[in-house]
Amino acid sequence: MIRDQETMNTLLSSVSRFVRERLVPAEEIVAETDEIPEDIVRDMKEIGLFGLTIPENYGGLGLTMEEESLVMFEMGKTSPAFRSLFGTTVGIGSQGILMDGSSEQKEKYLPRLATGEIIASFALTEPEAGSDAASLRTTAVRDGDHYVVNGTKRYITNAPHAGIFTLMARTNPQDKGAGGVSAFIVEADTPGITIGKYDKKMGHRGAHTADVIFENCRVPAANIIGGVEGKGFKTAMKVLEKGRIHIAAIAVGVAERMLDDALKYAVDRKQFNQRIADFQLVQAMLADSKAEVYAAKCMVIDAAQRRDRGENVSTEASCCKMFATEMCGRVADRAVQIFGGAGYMSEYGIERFYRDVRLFRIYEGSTQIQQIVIARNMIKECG
Ligand code: COS
Repeated sequence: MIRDQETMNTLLSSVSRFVRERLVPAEEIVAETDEIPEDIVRDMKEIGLFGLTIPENYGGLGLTMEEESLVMFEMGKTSPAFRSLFGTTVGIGSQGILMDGSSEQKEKYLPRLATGEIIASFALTEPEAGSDAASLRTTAVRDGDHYVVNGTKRYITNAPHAGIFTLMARTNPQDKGAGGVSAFIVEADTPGITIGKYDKKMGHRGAHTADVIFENCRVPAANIIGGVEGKGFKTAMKVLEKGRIHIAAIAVGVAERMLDDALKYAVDRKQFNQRIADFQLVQAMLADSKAEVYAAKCMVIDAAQRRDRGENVSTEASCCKMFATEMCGRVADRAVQIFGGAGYMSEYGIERFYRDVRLFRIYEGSTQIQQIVIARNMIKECG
């Protein structure tokens, strides 16, 4: 749903200009230094990127899913590391508070998230619990008006910069599955939290992940999301479901960028006395990529519109995440192929995108998890 087309057009053109003029020229320096320059972070805050999905009454832009997807198509046209910095706040880090938090929790945290004053991270994955999220081992034991948290969270995006974590921990040790899990808002400066070193990754330089270790960390009982124990897994699933459309939209944007770069190169580059774009084998790669980007884009818009209408989009969100991220991987591969030897060299940037987009098929639910969700839903509907 687009609430006001004119306002949306203004937002999209300002994001698009920001991407073109500020982010694209900084891609190389971010990859080299593994840091996003401070002035860019400041500008991201100024144009409201941290508050895209936070409701207007808490200081954000309150974008609908369709509007958010359109913005992500634009944001995708540069290194995905930029999106990562505000993406956890806009998405999985804050959505649990928005969806299931109390009005006190919303009032306390959302306005500071919307301005980018604090960053939110989502702490679900553990050394032994990734795809099987319900098997998590971090414990939260009630002690008076606090919970005492112990455990290790792994590969947590933005952990080194987070102001708060949406933490999933087991409050009922008797229930080893989803029902024993609760979600908490944990302030990052709470005693008992240690952030590990930056993980060394294949790509996404400039976006940082790390372990978060909780040792007898006392979290106020008032910070349990939803007010009661045992709801945390469902909160996490709802958050991830929305996140799947968001990631699919980013994958579409990055695929468009890579295809655009590959097309320009194919038109520019000459071999056998003609543009390589005139060779039918190159044209096939361009055409297949165009059609697949178009298909993924249509899927994302459809799923987003359905979600905005209040429909259950569990299946559609997983279809989008699976198709768009796999498509993005294929487009990356073809783009490197069209660039040929230059595609393997770091100065052209396409090899960086090739490495960056590999993550899309893994995080926020791997392709195999999406397949499970889709098939389970189909079987359930069939009775
Ligand atoms: N919305 C609301 N509730 C949901 C839900 C959703 N999208 N998905 C599941 N639930 C509910 C179920 O209805 C069930 O509730 P009841 O017990 O009341 O019936 C509960 O959550 C447990 O669901 P389920 O039995 O399907 O849990 P499983 O342990 O079988 O796990 C998968 C299901 C595999 C789909 C889940 O663990 C998953 O998504 N894993 C991937 C996690 C992930 O994305 N990790 C990436 C790192 S985090 S960035």
